[in-house]
Amino acid sequence: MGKLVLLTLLGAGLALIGERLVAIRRRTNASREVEPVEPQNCHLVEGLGYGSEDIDVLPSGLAFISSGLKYPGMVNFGPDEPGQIFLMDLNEQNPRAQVLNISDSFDKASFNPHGISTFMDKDHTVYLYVVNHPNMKSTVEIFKFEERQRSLVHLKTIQHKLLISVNDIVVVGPEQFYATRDHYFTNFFLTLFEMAMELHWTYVLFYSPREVKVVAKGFSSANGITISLDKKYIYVADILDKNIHVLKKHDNWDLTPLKVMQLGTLVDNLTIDPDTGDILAGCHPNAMKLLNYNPEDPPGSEVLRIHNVLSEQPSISTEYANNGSVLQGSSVAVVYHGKLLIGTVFHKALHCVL
Ligand SMILES: [Ca+2]
Ligand SMILES: [Ca+2]
Repeated sequence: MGKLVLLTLLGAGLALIGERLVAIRRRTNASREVEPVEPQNCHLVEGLGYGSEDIDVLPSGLAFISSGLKYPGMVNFGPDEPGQIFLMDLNEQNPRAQVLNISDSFDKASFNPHGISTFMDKDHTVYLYVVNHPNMKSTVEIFKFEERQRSLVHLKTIQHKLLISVNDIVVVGPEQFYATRDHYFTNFFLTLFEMAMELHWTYVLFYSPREVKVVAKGFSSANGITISLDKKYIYVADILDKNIHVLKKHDNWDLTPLKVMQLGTLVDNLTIDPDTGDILAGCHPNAMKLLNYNPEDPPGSEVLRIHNVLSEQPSISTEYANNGSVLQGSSVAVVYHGKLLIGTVFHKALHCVL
């Protein structure tokens, strides 16, 4: 009898594991191949070979790029290279990426930049907020941008018990921002369990020096976050659920869910086209290839544009798609007056004239 119970339990356990493995393959689009969509006039950006996970563009066309992310389970081509912030002027014909100097008081050796967001003060001073993972922890670093010197002056490190596994931020006021948490567990193997069991335990946080609170929850893995042009709505990508959530922002910074757009691809960072308000989404067409990196069969890239986001029927078009032969692991895309710049988690960056 005891043996029978044991065998039954073993069989049930194996069946569950098998079922979960199938579910992981489905969730990561493990059998998907991309159809190419490649604009004519594109070239790889020189000097950006260790990733360009997130990009944020100022109204003037200056683009900040976070580079050198080290993230558990993700390949890295420059394991000994500390993270850096690059600048590109998208007004130039062939914009170059220029590394920004960082003030000496900041610990550059452990700099591990992830999501970024710019903020311009009333006096036009530009601040760059950077999600940082020094020693795999999560902090938010505030830098002041010195345009003439092409440098960043470190002002402050923000830490908080709710700022865990932070992926991206969007700054909405001086020292006020929304941040996404991409995993509930911090242990790598438990994060795999979290993914396999399809737990929806991650959230969006509002941070200010006076108040820190969870303002939206129930995400499988909240990733990219940005704000609409009119500043009334917050857009959040849930990478494992392959969708974008539209949330209404209230005066007390609370968020209420408005709708969810399913995209069928693993959505990473989000940006806004300053001319149209469309969302540009950097996506992973096949995340299994990203997690299980093979240079012979690399992960591809995909950039989607969501038109008329707030209308009843938003439409979706593909701005760029490649099977990894040119660009691997796209995580973000920005547009600036007819230019498209695509960044990746660990690979190169691509600049296109549309
Ligand atoms: Ca961002
Ligand atoms: Ca991200």
